[in-house]
Amino acid sequence: MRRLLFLLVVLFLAAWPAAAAGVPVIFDTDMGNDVDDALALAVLHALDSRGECRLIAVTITKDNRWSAPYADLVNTFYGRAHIPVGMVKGSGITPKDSPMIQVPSERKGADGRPVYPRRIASGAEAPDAVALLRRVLAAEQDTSVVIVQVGFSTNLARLLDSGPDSASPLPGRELAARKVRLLSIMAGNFADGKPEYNVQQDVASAQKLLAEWPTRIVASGFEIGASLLFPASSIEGDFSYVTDHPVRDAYRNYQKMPYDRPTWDLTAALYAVRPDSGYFSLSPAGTITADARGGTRFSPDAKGRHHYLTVSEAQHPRTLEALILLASQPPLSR
Ligand SMILES: [Ca+2]
Repeated sequence: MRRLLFLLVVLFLAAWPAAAAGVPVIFDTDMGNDVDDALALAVLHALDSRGECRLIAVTITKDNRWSAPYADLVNTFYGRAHIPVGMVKGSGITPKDSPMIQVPSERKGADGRPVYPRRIASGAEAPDAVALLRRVLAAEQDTSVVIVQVGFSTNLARLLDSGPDSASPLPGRELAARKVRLLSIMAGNFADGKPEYNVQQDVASAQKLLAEWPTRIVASGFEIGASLLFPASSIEGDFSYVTDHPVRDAYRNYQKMPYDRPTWDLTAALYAVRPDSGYFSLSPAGTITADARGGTRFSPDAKGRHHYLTVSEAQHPRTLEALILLASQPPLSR
């Protein structure tokens, strides 16, 4: 009995550091195309500060030079400048400049120094996203990593096709199968199946991901975020704990204030880290497919690996409150 107790204590202590550090999360984003990506990154930093997750990498699918610098300056603002940022290389998808990421990245104070310090000057400096994904996946425990994909499927489709490298002898598909616990995506539309932006912009990669990704996928469809609006009043009030806030700055530069914005990407981030908190419900198991126009279809199948989120009227207030509180939670160091 005493030996058993000793063994249990040893096992507990061995498991404790990983549990205390929270679930390892990769955030894959088209940062710059809509402001919900910036709010979703803030949510993940708050959950990291609470010890519920550990943000291990940010990878970008918007082929624009300011996307990686902006993600990097947000990470720095939250006291996590060490988080590596990887960049999609040569995809040519949504290359257009966007004030929401460019203005905060270029903003300088009266002393001529950047208001938001960062390490990466331009996306060209950031490492290739697929190489980074392989490196961070290889370093984590088996079936531990949660990936939050809130942009296009370009990086993850390329990961599936990647070959062995210095990070891992495994091909990409096997590496994902071994390391990833869950893929939480903002993609598709399960209310009316209409083409959805994240699928539309890179249909071939979305089709590949849905057909070949080896783990569970839970999709937050267009209708979920559209039913939960992030209020402009929170942006103006709850982020005032600091004079210059990179997420509020992005929000103000995305559209003319005041405006409320759907919480699409925030919902995928929240579900990824708190899947069992009752913020959402899950569809039955099934298979999601995408057509050539970017429309999505769900076919129930008890053996399917895919689900989509639903949110009831009763769940709405609590879920939105959680998103607002987490997105506006100050960094630990402030
Ligand atoms: Ca997005």
